[in-house]
Amino acid sequence: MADKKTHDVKPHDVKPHDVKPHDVKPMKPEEILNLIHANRGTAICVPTMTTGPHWRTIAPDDLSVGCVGFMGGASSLGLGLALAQPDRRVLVLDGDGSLLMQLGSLATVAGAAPRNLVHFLFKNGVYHTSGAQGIPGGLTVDFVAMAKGAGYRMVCAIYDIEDFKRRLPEILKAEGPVFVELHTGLADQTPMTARGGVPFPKQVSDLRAKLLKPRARA
Ligand SMILES: Cc1ncc(C[n+]2csc(CCOP(=O)(O)OP(=O)(O)O)c2C)c(N)n1
Ligand SMILES: [Mg+2]
Repeated sequence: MADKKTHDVKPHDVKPHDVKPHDVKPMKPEEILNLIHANRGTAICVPTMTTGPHWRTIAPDDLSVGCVGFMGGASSLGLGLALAQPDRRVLVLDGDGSLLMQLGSLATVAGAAPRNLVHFLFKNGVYHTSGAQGIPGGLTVDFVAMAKGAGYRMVCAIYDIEDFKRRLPEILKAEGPVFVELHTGLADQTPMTARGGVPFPKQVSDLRAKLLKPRARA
């Protein structure tokens, strides 16, 4: 007979990991990106969707590879890089609609258990890049619970930019895979309003060339 206890667990029995504080405005994605950039050291970064345009302006021509064409693929690309470069941190800057489209990637990342991977999720509740349509479940989707269930080593949700600033150094040093759900408003630019940037194949070959050079730096 199946374990009845397991089947009786209701969603409201799940303990909240980080309780949302009242009266906190969503964080500005640009401020989050500035802080990540200032603290990343020599980490490789994989921005996607609306994290891309601002990242391009603050971190041009460095160890970054942006992806838009393959929705939901940022963490898989990050995983490959993390496994190939175990002595370097890899930071994935993901979108909530994208992650929903490839939820299985959470289990893939957790199963591979890269100690050097940090997966930041920019949770804005919409597909901002394609016109701000609501994602299934809107802001109620609990990605922290899903990442924890998949087996990420450390998970948390952050609502406030001062809290993010305080916790970022510890997050960047923690043993991965780490998952951080960031509660954000909408970015000023999207890949549709700020077109351009280096084509993906060239970004990949540039990154490869930099990583193969001894002592490549961000
Ligand atoms: C398989 C697939 N379906 C639809 C699209 C169209 N599309 C491009 S970006 C995007 C929205 C991305 O939303 P999200 O990941 O939440 O990032 P945000 O734009 O909110 O930062 C969509 C639906 C696509 N690129 N690929
Ligand atoms: Mg979104």
